[in-house]
Amino acid sequence: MQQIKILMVEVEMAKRILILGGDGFCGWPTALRLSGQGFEVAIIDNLSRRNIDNELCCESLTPIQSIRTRLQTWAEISGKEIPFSHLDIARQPEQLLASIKTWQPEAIVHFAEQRAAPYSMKSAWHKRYTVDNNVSGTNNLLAAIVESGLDIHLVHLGTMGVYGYGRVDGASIPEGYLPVKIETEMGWQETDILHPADPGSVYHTTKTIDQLLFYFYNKNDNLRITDLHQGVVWGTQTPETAQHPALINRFDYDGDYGTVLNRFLMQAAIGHPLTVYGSGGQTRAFIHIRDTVRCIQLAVEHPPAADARVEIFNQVTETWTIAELAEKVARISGAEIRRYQNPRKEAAQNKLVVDRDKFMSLGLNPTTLDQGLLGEVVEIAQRYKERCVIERILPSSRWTKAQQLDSDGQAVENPNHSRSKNVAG
Ligand code: NAD
Ligand code: USQ
Repeated sequence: MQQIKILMVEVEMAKRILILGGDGFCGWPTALRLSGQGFEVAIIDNLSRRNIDNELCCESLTPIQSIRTRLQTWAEISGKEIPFSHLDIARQPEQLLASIKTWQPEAIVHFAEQRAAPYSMKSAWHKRYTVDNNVSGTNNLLAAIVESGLDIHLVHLGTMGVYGYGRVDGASIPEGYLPVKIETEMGWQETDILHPADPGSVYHTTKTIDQLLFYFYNKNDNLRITDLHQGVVWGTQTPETAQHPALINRFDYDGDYGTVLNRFLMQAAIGHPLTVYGSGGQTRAFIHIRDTVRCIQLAVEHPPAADARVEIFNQVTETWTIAELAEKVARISGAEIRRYQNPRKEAAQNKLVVDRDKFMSLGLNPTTLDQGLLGEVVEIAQRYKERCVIERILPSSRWTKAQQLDSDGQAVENPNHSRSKNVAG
């Protein structure tokens, strides 16, 4: 009797999950985490990120294996198969629908977008590609879920950048919805609105359009949707990807795809000055890749009710200025900090306070920058530093035409020597 009960619990737990973009930096460790936790996982990816590596002449610092080798290795280690479909969700909507009908997932986790702000600003072609890929992909997915007639919980990876990093000093950014008071004929009425969007790149703009698509399909078709407004992810390995060298996660360090903290850690490992853009007063929200995968599991396990509005979580664990991050990395590594002309059009400094109670209340125990993990990432970077293409470290995308003409990516100041000098933000 006891055995049957246990078996039933296991059957109940084996939720089917479809992961779109499951070959990427966040998608791959998420697929392994969920598979390892007893979910039945399938991956869809068009491998566009690997093609972009070729375009930019810069591969992941870590030697990632082909998707086939990755999946074979995971099957050998865990005994769990993860089916894979090579499919473009922005251009193959019928095949996407067919995959959904075949796999019948209870949840879909959607990572499958072009995610680099600098890449999205590189040229008119890159702007068009990012909008076409991200907006069509999301709309194709929503339309396919409706068409399938299945009750599927969609979990999407959004970004903190939809809010614009704290427009009102002293106001904490709420989780998606802003309570407002509107003056009416009957007096002041209270309501919630989606937090006003304030994107800082074409990439971030696509995420604000995603938000509106979610709002509409939820209102019109009662789709169950969770949108995770994630901060900048750092780190490389999770317990699952660390189990075998062939499972290693990707590590981007180039001026387009490398995110700031991983770039600094890698720069420290190879003896390159830390590339602080502008004043370094920009505050951003951060999360370690281990917490990314935990948060996604929590989101999958806590779907919104059938008639609930879009659920929005702020998926961040801490906030830092870029200068503070550089100083932390310099302290553990002895690296030199240098300021470069900012290739972006962004505020030279900002305060950023973020509500993040929802994941905490679901039991997230956040990993922080001070827990030895910085050293772990430097070690990974040390191990693979021979693979680094030095010429790809400095930024090559500019936000405006004036910056393209103006800037040659050169350092403007070394703050280790003259901290007081004022540089353009
Ligand atoms: P990534 O580029 O490493 O992974 C994205 C994956 O999606 C890639 O494997 C790519 O080949 C695939 N893909 C892209 N377009 C596709 C399409 N049309 N059809 C099928 N597959 C497609 O990016 P990531 O860092 O893993 O980010 C995943 C998601 O998380 C993105 O939506 C991003 O906006 C969001 N996010 C990332 C970060 C971060 O710091 N990395 C922070 C906040 C939010
Ligand atoms: N920066 C530097 N030096 C560098 C690289 C970046 O000073 O070498 C600065 C940038 O100017 C910016 C900040 O660091 O002010 C963050 O840049 P980033 O490249 O780490 O992050 P961003 O472009 O915002 O994009 C990343 C992910 C994106 C995700 C976003 C979350 O690539 O997918 O949506 O982080 S957030 O920033 O919270 O919007």
